[in-house]
Amino acid sequence: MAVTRTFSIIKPDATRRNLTGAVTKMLEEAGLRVVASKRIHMTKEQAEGFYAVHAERPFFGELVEFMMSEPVVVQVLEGEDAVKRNRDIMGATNPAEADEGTIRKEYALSIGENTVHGSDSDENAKIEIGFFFNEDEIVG
Ligand code: DAT
Ligand code: MG
Repeated sequence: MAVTRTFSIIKPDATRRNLTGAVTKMLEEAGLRVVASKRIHMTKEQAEGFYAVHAERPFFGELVEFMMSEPVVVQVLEGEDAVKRNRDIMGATNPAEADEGTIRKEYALSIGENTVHGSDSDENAKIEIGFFFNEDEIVG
């Protein structure tokens, strides 16, 4: 299996509860390396642009407001099969359905306030990384 990259966001419900370190520890223990990281307060334009694929969903407005509500930590993660590895440690979107030992099972508050974002494919990982990082900010 190849070493690849994925994109992660530690969401406002987690930064608000001072869980940046706790979440990052779970990512690292799952075999992912943080090769870029920055704390930002998303603008409306960033939140709407990032989640444009969900623009027609009924929860879109709520999702955008939530992502702008507090700072987030955007990260590039590297590891063997990074996209799947990250999705596995994140757990299901709805924390009520997340497996034991996953980040969302441990920390998510609801389907909306679910602690972490992770890319769902290598192709989307590239796009999402490019949305927030320049190549020279990523130090592998
Ligand atoms: P994931 O974040 O697991 O990739 P997704 O891409 O389907 O899930 O949705 C993106 C985010 O939108 C998700 O993390 C939280 C929010 N969301 C999804 N479904 C929702 C729903 N039914 N109600 C409220 N928010 C929802
Ligand atoms: Mg998704």
